[in-house]
Amino acid sequence: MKNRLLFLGPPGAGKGTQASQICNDLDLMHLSTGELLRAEVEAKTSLGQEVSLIMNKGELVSDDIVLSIVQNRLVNGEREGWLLDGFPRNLVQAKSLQKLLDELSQKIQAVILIEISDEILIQRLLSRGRPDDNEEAIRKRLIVYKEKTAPLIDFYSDAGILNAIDGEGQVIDVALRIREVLN
Ligand code: B4P
Repeated sequence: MKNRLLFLGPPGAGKGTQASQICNDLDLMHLSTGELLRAEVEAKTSLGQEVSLIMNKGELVSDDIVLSIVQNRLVNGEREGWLLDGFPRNLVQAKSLQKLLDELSQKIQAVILIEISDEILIQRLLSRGRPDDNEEAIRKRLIVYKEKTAPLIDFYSDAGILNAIDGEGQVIDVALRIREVLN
């Protein structure tokens, strides 16, 4: 079973939903940059105060902040396997991750691209209702995804590790599609 994984996809594709379940089942370290940033906001740390406005506008937090969060956990992680959820979000982050993984002699074994239509993801996010799930922020997050994150599809496809799966339908059906790729 592949156990060094990266989840890619637009906001609301279900990356977090699927990642939590897989990390439980396979005992992987779940590294969600969105969750880690939200924890900082909740704890009202100075970093949290700095990023909350950016997140609520649907924009990306600075690469330096996100990279230091990820680096810390990958270097000190106790588990063999990990799942990167929502990171990298642009080519600068992807290249920095590549460099870090080379230094750690670790390799991404599979990138899972969760595909979903704009219509369905907007419905899902509006019914979730997080502070960054208002229409304006969602629209912005979609634009940011298409401009900055979608180029990673070619990046990982060229590396021969990209697997696209259909993210629509029941949570369990999407989970089964992902498991097929990991076997
Ligand atoms: P993230 O936390 O990564 O959140 P997301 O992309 O909005 O959601 P995800 O795809 O995980 O969807 P989920 O499973 O929750 O990012 C939030 C913000 O953090 C970014 O906008 C940015 O500001 C910042 N950030 C994060 N990483 C960054 C980075 N690397 N660099 C810079 N900034 C960064 O699912 C969504 C909803 O759909 C849920 O309510 C869920 O219950 C529902 N759902 C899931 N699967 C479903 C299904 N099959 N059917 C019906 N509903 C489903």
